[in-house]
Amino acid sequence: MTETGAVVDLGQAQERVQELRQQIDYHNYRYHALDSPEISDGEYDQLFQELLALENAHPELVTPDSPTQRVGAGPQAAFGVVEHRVPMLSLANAFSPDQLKAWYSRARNLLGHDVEGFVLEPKLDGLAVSLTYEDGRLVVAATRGNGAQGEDITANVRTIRSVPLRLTSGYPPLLEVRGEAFLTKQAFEYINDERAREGQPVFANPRNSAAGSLRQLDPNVTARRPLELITYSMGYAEGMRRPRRHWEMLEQLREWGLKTNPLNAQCGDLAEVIERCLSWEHQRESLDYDIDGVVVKIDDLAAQEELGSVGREPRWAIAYKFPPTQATTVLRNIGINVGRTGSLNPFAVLEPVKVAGVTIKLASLHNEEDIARKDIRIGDTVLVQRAGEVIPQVIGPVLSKRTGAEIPFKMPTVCPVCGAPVVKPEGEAMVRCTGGVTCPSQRYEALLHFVSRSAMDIQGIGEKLMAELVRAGLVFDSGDLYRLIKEPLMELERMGAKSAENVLASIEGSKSLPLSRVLNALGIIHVGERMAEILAQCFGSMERLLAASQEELIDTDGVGPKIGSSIYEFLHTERNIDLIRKLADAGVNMMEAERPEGEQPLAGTTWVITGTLGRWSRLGAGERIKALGGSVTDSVSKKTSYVVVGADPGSKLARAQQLGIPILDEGAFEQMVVG
Ligand code: 9MJ
Repeated sequence: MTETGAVVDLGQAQERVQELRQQIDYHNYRYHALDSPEISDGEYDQLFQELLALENAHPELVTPDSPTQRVGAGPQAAFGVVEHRVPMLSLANAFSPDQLKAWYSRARNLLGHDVEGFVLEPKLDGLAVSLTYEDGRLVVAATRGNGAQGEDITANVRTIRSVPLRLTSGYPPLLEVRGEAFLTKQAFEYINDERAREGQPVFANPRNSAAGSLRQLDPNVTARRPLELITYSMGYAEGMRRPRRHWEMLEQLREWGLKTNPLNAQCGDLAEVIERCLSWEHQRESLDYDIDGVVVKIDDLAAQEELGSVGREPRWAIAYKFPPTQATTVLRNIGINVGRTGSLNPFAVLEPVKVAGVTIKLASLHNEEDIARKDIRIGDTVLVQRAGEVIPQVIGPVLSKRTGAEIPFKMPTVCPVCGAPVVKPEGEAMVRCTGGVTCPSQRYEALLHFVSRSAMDIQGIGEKLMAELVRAGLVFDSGDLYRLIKEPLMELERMGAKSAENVLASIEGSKSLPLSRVLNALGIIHVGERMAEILAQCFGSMERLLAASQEELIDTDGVGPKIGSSIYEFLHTERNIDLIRKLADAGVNMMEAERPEGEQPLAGTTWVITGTLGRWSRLGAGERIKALGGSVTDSVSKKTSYVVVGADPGSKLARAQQLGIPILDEGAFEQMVVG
């Protein structure tokens, strides 16, 4: 009997088992190698469960290459040794375009002619692994080790879902391929969170954590780590026509079901190589895994063979390395910044240190719990990381540098700016100052939020001018912005008649923005851009929102008790009602335009906007999409219909490319939304 109750004889069971394995292998290939699944996770699980049930009923049908057998073995005593048939090479580094040029001219001199064609591959920062397939079945996986001999990590590598246990078809009888095993940034953070919770030292980077995960004697531990493996070369192949180009070889690997990097690219000449290397340096943040450079390979395999290697480094490839994004330095102190809603945000005051060409003095520390969890103490030597434009982060302490003189951090019990007591609302990680508008820091931050781009978008008032306005007594709350006049404004430092006029024009322009912007600008706790839109759409006017009962707010789709109560409390505090009145009296619009009933050509489509557009603000573009019936979300998924890309796009562009989602530049976007 099977789980489903049907009686099957062994022959039938065997047939079905084979069919299921083929289907599961195929869907694994679609999912991992092609990033293009054809069935849902649920449907996949169903196939998998059916196979498990049949194998349980007929243990004699279990084979080592069955997809159910990824975690078969128990812990080992030690790793065996694997001799590499062909040495596993590492790579020489280039740290500048000049060094790339020097590498190329050496290769050209040795060959006696120019090279046509290069392949660029993101340089994955993980652990190099060799995979051996016999008759299409994974038989051995090994680390690089010293290049000639590595460690046998077969049981661990079998747990990696992007490594096929069986190749699809057309493979040679004996095949050895190489690749890099790594963790995504998200998986790395997850593992570190777990380690911190269990009181274990955190890994400094995804590379260490991938290596640590693979060099586990117990494959059950590896199986719980979401490792990935991307292949990039063939070490040894018996009984097949060797491809002529590296690019062809990568395609061949993919056809056999191995995962290759969709971002690999072909380049014609060295000028193009250099240009791409530099542009990838800016895109590294946008990937969901760490890369520490770009591997440049000569495409022609005959030329590769002719060039050979020096020591363990091939002459036909080089790693163009990005500047490191991490450094260690001393944590001098922990400062506190009080945010617009009163949150006390600790930040690190560092011994200045240069990271990727920029001197860092301050870094983010999240919250009190995070500091305690990572056991970061004042005086510690800490690891800091700077990634692109985001604020540098303190990753954690370097425990080996502890002297015992370090001081654990304690959150103050009163606000360091206004002296009001602080509270820790239940269920929140943040500690908040209770000073409200009497706290100068809260007031200043709230004003900055009010004028910010996603709120009232009052251009020309930045941090400095706002500080001046407050100091000069011209602005106490956001309502005062609408009472500003030219003369006193002109008196301020670095302000002339023209700048004053521009600021006033920008303030005037903000009056006609829709209600959703005003709601966001007010800085109600838990009400951001998206929630403000929900409220504006549902209630249509400030008047209706003010009249809504707490129940009505809570019952609004997407709101709920926590946010609903926060909104209700805000709208029923006298000071806030006065402010809203003051804004309305000044002529600030308090209505949301109705969504047009008419033509909705974008109905049913989901959009993501990333980067800076030239003629549209991101919000403006989003509003246009919504007016035409589309919806706008923050993250790219399989359900995204279009991604609009401006200058300096973030990780969303890479994600969209990976998922094959249509990408529109500003021109193409305009064609779709401007009739
Ligand atoms: C990495 N780490 O991503 C090579 N690598 O090629 C790529 N490493 C390599 N190729 C020859 N993409 C030796 C190492």
